[in-house]
Parts: sequence; structure tokens; C-alpha cells
Amino acid sequence: MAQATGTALVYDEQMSRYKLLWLDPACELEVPERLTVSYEALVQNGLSGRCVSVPVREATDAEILLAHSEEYLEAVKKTPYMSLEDLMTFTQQYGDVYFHPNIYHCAKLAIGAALQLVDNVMTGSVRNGLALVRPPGHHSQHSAANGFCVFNNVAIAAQYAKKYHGVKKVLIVDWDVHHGQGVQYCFEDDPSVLYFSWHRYEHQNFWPNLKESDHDSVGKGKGAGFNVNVPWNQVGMENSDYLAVFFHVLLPVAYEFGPDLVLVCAGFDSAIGDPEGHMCATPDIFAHLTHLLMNLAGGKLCAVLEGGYNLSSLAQSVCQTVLTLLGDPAPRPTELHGPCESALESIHCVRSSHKQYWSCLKHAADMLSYEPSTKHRKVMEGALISQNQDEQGQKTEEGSTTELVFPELLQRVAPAVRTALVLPDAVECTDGCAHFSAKKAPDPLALNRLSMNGKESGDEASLTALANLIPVIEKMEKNEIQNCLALVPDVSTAAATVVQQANTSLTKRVLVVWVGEGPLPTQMMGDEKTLLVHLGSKEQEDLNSKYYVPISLKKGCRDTAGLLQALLGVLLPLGFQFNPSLVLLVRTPGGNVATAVWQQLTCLLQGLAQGRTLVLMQEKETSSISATASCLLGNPAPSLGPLGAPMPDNVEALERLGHRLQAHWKLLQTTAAASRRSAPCGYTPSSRMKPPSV
Ligand code: FKS
Ligand code: ZN
Repeated sequence: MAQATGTALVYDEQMSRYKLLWLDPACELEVPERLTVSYEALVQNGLSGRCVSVPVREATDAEILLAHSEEYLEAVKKTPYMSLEDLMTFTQQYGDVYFHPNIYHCAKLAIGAALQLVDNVMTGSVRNGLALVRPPGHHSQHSAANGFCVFNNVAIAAQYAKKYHGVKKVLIVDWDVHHGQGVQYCFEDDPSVLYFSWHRYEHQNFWPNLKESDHDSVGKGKGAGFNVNVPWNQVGMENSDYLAVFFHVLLPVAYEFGPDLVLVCAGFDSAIGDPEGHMCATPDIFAHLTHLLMNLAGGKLCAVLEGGYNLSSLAQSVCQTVLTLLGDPAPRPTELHGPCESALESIHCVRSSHKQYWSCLKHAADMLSYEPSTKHRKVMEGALISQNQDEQGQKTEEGSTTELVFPELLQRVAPAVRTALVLPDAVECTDGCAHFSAKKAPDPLALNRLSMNGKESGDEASLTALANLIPVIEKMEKNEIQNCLALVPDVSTAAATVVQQANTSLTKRVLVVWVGEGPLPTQMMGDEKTLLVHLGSKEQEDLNSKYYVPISLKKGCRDTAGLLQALLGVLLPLGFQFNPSLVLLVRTPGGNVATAVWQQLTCLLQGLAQGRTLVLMQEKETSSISATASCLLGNPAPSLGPLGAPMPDNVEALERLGHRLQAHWKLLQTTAAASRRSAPCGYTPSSRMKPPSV
């Protein structure tokens, strides 16, 4: 089947036609404007116009019964005919939810929207998409409404995908700030659905206050290991904390699982300014979270709205998600300080709880952290509304609806040319790329600069290839070209030239990812403007440099699972923290990396430097041109399928490397300073106590 393209937007204004009809402080946040404001923002930013508009439909009884009981469905069916008084009484049997005469209709549309999205993605009429729905779904259970949710939209979508599209494995990523206990209950003993959720927990002091939301609820029976809970025990979590969980928990497990479809419980109450979440991650983090999930399942990703109560934060987060689904480059992540102590505790605990189920975590938490940090974080001042809460985490004073207004959406302008190709004479051009012919006489200015850098000795062909790279880099810097694939006679010289050229400006920082064996250009061993990560098999002497990171793997790049672990657990955290303005991906001849893994590498690295990636390959490697160009053009990497176990030596080596480097690169940390190996999950009673209120 041809590569699916396009992003679906499933929305109907009808779902804004119900609201809270009585006074209830627990429910007053869930307003119709959540939906209309999100959609308006997509329209205003020209994003709805770039999406494929897919109509909603009502779910059928049979579809609702995929996750709910007949008794419950029959009870909800009666709500459109109830008096206000009866609705209130009906509502009272459930927690933190309200009914309205029109909510049953909307709830059927919300499921129907999710199912329409699944249909379109599974049949290949679009690549991915977002369903903007109300009511949300992830708290609702077999026979109960809960937490603004009537029917479990995403749980039903997962069952539906399995039943009607033959999907074998579904990954559900719940980035809403609340625990989707309804989804957890639905799939607890089902190994075909991997449920991941992070959530504000505060040692069970935050709603829904469940023991089973903790990291040690890993699933039951055959489903053991397929439920991953990351409890946040403090508020104020930032971009670094979210990314650290993706790099060290979710992504390794998700890649090992190898889903056929990714569903996202896309709640945006985990963003800054939200009156429920009290977190500090910025809306642009959702561009990265989305991007990081887009190369699983061959790109088949369906996001379904859950929570989000600060209307401007919500609208921006929705736009960032859709921009990324559409393939626009993600903005450079803002200042990442590394995860806080409390997040590290959570990461450590969840990795420990899951180490027996996942090869990628087998050696997790074997080592103690060497670099004790005493850092404490307070919720960003002035950015949040009232922090006054009682023991149950309920607000104790008015003002909860204070709106924090954000500046305009971060502009993300995609360059006119997505992918430039610099190829030797005889090589065919790939569709959709702009061709910068190497046979064209090079710009004399560029040639001149090269000879000033002492490159006059090379033969004419290699000089020409080099000279053609320079205008491409300049155009990338000017945002006229996003990325480039160049085949050159000698990758080593070309890489050195590019680094030199890029470093001419004071602000430029280059991440060089060197795949395969040397020779590494000697003038390029890393400095504060050049971070060099070398993925190869040769045992490297420990140079102890912060900016030269040799990752040597036994069997080199042929240990697919090991290489992927290096990519997710080391290279990406380093890259995000280094925050380059250009990524230079170099593949040496005979690097022996499988095409599918190479594509993952190429795709995932585009989350950095606003997607400014320059790939250098040896000119004979023409067979990899189309696979590489496809990734640079924004197509998802093909699914690797479930991964086997990485070679034990490699897992251990990576764990060791991470520990060696984490003093400098805090995003590599996976363990809190205070942790000890002995205790159940490594924590002393005192560190388990509720933190003082902020
Ligand atoms: C008010 C307490 C409110 C209920 C919170 C429900 C959260 C719902 C949600 C969903 F995605 F489902 F909408 N407690 N201080 O955001 O998870
Ligand atoms: Zn929520």
C-alpha cells in the first residue's frame, strides 16, 4: 500500500451543546468553550484548512458495549428524558461528573469521532489525526461515569481497532494530567494493549486518589507489564521531566512492544497554567511528545482530546500537536535543566517496577546515582493561579477560573524547500526533493572559502561536492531549506567542512551523529559548539570529554535493539539538552546499520534544531537514497515490529555510559540521588512523606 499522507481533524460543533446546569465546584471547569476555543485556534492559525476534515457520527450500541455494560448503557439512554431533578439524582451516584439532556448524544458523537479517526488511519486515507471531542473518556468505566467522562472513547477505539481492523497491538499514551483509571481497568489483563499514563498523584493525595494509580500497578495475569503508571508526586513538572519520562520509560518500552497503532489520550491539562494540573510544561512540549510518537506503528497515530481547562494554554497545545501531526518542524525546546528530584524518584520507581517485564529495563536501577543533586523546584512564580488547596487537593478559595493568557502561538514557519539533495552526476533524483546538482559548477566564493580552509588538495569531484554543500547550509540557516541529503566522495572531509562552516557564526551549535567506524576527522573531537556522538563498534578510549561521546556497541549497529536503546536513552537526551541549531548525521561506508533503524534515527533526530538535518553518506551508497530522503521529507519510518532483547553487554554498557555522563547531561539521569537499591522501590519512609505545600 502506498505511504499514507494527510492529517485528519474530526470535529463537530454539536459536542459543545451541553453544559453544567447546577452549581458544582468540581465540574465547573468543564465548559463548552474548551472545544470551540480549541477549534477556533486551529482555524485562526490556518491549521484546520491544512487538515482533512472528517465528519463525526454517533457510535452504535454495539460499539459502546465494547467497553461498557448493557445496564449502564440503558441507564444513560434515559438521561435525555430526565427532569433537572432526576438528572441531578442520577449524577450523584458517580464521582465528579454531570449529566445534561444532550450529553448522551454528545457522548455518542465523541466515540463516533474517535472511531472515524481510527477508520481513516487504518484504511490509509490519512496518516494520522486528532479528534476534538467532548465529553472526554478516560475516567469512565464498565458501569460508571466518572471525572467528566460518560463513555470511554479511547478504550472503545482500541477495542474497535482490534475487532474491525485486525490490529494486533495498540499503544495508548495518556498524557492528560489525570490518571485514566477507566482505560487501565479496561485493559489490565490484556497484553495486546499497552497503557501508559503519567498523572498528578502526590502520593495518592490528588484525585482520583487511587492506590492503583501508583507505579506498582503493572497489569494483571497475562497483562502484567502492559500497564505503565508514572505518578507525579509534586506539581510544577517541566518540559525536562516530561521528556525524561519519554526517553527513559515510555519510548524504550513502546519500541520494544512494537504497536500497530498508537492512540493518545490527549489531555492538555498537563500544560502550564492549567487550574487542575498545576504543571509547568509549555505548550510546545506537545510538539515534541507528538513527534516522538510519530515513528511508532509506521506513523499511525490517533489523538483524542481529553482534558485541558486553561483555554489559552489548551488552544496553544492543541495547535502544537496538530502542527506536528501535519509534519511541520517542532520548535527548539526551551532551556532544559534536566528532571527534578521528584520526577527522578518516579522514573526510578516505574523502571524498577517494570524491569522484570521489559528487556530494555533489565539493568535499570542497578547503579546508584553518583551525582547527588539537592535541587528543589517551586512552581513557577506568577505563572499559576491559586495554589491554595486542602488535604484532598481541592481548591479552597475562589479564583480557580482565573485565566492565564499566553502570548500568540509560537510561530513555526516551515521552509519552502523541505529536502535538498546533493548527489553525484549519474544519480537519479527522488520525488519531492530539490536537486542541488554536484555537477553544476560550484560557486567560486564557496570554492575560495574551501581553499582558505586548506582543502585545495582534494580532487575536483570532491571539491565540487563540498562547494555545493555550503550554499545549502546557508539556505538552511536562512530557513529556506529545512534539511538535506548529500552523497559525497569522502564523508570525513565533508563533515569537517560542514562543522567549520556552521561554526563560523557565534551562536551555531552542531550535533554530529557519526554512525559506523571512523576515521573521525581529528579537528572534530567536540567542543562546546560541537557535540560529537559516535555510534560504532570499536572500543573507544575514554576521553572523558563532555562533548565527545563514543557509544560502542558489541556487533556495532547490527544489534537493532541495542542501537535503538542508545538512540532513545542516550542520543536523544543528549541532543535535546545540547539543543543544536544543526544536526549533522554522518554515515560512514560499511556502517552496517539496518535501513529501518537508520530511518528511525533520521526521523527522530528531526525533532532537534527545528528539523535542520544534514545527512552525509558516501557517494556509493545510492541504494539508501530513497529510504533516507523519505524520512527527511517527513514520512514516518517503517515500524520495526516488536524488538528482541538487546545484547546484555550493550545494555550494561549503555547504562554505564549514561551514569558517566549524567553529571554533565542531566537528561540522562534515571535515578534520584537519595535512592537506594534495597528498599522496595528504593525509598525511605521520610522521602515518601507528603512534600510541604508550596
Ligand atoms: C476540581 C476537582 C475535579 C475531576 C477532574 C476530572 C478530570 C477530567 C480529565 C478528562 F480528561 F477526563 F477530562 N476533579 N478541583 O481532565 O481527566
Ligand atoms: Zn485530565
